[in-house]
Order: sequence, then structure tokens, then C-alpha cells
Amino acid sequence: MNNEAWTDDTVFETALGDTAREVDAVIDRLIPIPPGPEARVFEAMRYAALGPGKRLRPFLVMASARLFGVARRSALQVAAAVEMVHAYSLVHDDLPAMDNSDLRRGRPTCHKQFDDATAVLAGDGLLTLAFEVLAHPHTHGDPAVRCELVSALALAAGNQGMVGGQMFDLIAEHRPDLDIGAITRLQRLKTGALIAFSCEACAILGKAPSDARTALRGYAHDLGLAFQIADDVLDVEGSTEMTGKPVGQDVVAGKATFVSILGVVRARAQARLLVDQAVAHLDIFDANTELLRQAARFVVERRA
Ligand code: GRG
Repeated sequence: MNNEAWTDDTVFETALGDTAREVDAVIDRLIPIPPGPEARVFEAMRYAALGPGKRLRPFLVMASARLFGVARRSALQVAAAVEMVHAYSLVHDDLPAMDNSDLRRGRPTCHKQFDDATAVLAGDGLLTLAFEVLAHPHTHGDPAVRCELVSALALAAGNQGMVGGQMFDLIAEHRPDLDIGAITRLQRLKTGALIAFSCEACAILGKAPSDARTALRGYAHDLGLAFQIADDVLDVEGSTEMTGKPVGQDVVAGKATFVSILGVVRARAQARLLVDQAVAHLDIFDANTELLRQAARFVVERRA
């Protein structure tokens, strides 16, 4: 990847595709199918983690790796771990006990392709493997750095992050009166925390100073919210063909979202404002931050 040359959308999307292929090769290597009856859960894990997604979180890891001179091999291990956690969250979110969705990434959801119990186990397997990958000496030579990565991912993915946000979201289905502050907090936990980890992980790997971490956290916070607003807009204006998943469900459920509170026009404007704010956090870096700037713009312009 040569970030100096990435100046337009087409080049950015090519770079996103290149990162996807690279991280998929790492995931492919990390989940070989063994002989024996347990092979089925490995197949379901591969189905979930290697499905046709954008790989935005791995891209954020690889783009921020450049800011801190992090070795490509280390960054790819982290990128694979983040994508595994993301894939697990989608598998569990789609289960009958949660969203009860049949379609994800334009294909049958994991529990439809396999069965509910296998999908639960595939999610568990992906989540657990992500921590094994971070704890492996291949990820970083310094055990203190590996420990910090494990701890940061646990905070982002667990009850103080994504799991807490998912609980809040399930409760919010019956609370159409929630205000913008509550929705913002919900989304920060549910999707923002893992996006923030994706941006900050390379600061941990590169032992970056605290001002760099604070700047990346600010970028990630604004980016995460802009991402979620774009997702809410797609749920209203997109189609199943575009997004590869059912749309319009929030409206049917009468759920409070950024769009239900602000309306589409103001929600879009808010997302663009957040993107401007996100990229302003990057001004403190001397290194080329063009990739992260383009990622922020992509998040609100995306059609899937
Ligand atoms: C089950 C613990 C647990 C958590 C689930 C993230 C999440 C929490 C659920 C996903 C539900 C959802 C559709 C949220 C909206 C934002 C989001 C995470 C969209 C999917 O992410 P993309 O667009 O997906 O990056 P791809 O397929 O491109 O990887």
C-alpha cells in the first residue's frame, strides 16, 4: 500500500479491497479446518469471518499502523482479531433471540446456513480466537504490549463496550422516547467502542505518546457516530440489494434512531459535520494521515 498516492475515491476503494484481501489471507491461515466432528464450527467461523464485508475495521488498523511505524505483520494480526470480533457480533446479532435476521452480506446468516447452536458456537469461537491471536508472540515481542492489547479489546468488546451497547439496544426497542443523548451513548458503546479500538490498537503497538492516543480517540469517536448515522440513513433510504441485509426494520419497530429524531436531511448534515470534526483531530500528526481522512469520508458516502 502506498498511501502517498491515494488521492481519490477509486484509489481509496482499491486500497480498501487490497486490505480486505490481505486480512482475509491471515484469517484463512488462522482458521484451518481440522479433521473430526469439530470441523463444523471451524466451517461456520470461516463462513462468518470470510464473508463479503467491507473490512473497514481492519482498514482503520492498517491505516493507523503507518502513523507509528508499526510492523505490517503485527498490524495484520490485530486487524484479523478485530474482524473476528466484528464477525462474531454480527453472527450473534442475527440470531433468533436477537434481531432474527435471515440475510447478512447478501447471503444467508450463519444460523440459517448452519443452525442456531452452531452459530452460537461459531461466535464464541471467533471471539475467543481473537484474544488468542492478540496474546500470541507473533503479534508483538513485548508481553506488556500484548497484555495492553488484550485488555483494550476486552474493554471495547465487553460489557463496558459492545456487549453493554447491545443490551442497551435491546431495551431501546421498547423505548421510542429515547433522546439524542441516549442514542449517542448507545451507539458509542455498540459500534463506536470497537471502531475506537481499531484506531487505537496501533498506538498501543507503537508505544505512542498519550497526545497521539487522545487524538486518535477523538477521531474514532466522531467517525463511529458518523458511521452509525450513515447506517441509520441506509436503513431508511437503502435497499436490501445495496446493503445485503434487510432494511426498514427500525421504522417498523418504531425504534428511536438518529434518523427518527433528526430526520434524514439533518442526520446527513450531522454525519458530515462529524467527519469534518474527525479529520480535524488528525492535524497533530506529522505523518501522512490521508488514508484515515479518506476512510472518514467513505464512512458517510458509502452505499452498503
Ligand atoms: C451480539 C454482543 C453483540 C453485539 C452486536 C455491532 C452489533 C452489536 C450488531 C450489529 C448490528 C448492526 C447492523 C449495527 C449497525 C452498525 C454495524 C455494526 C453495521 C455492520 O458493520 P459493517 O457495515 O459491516 O462494517 P460489514 O458487513 O461491511 O463488515
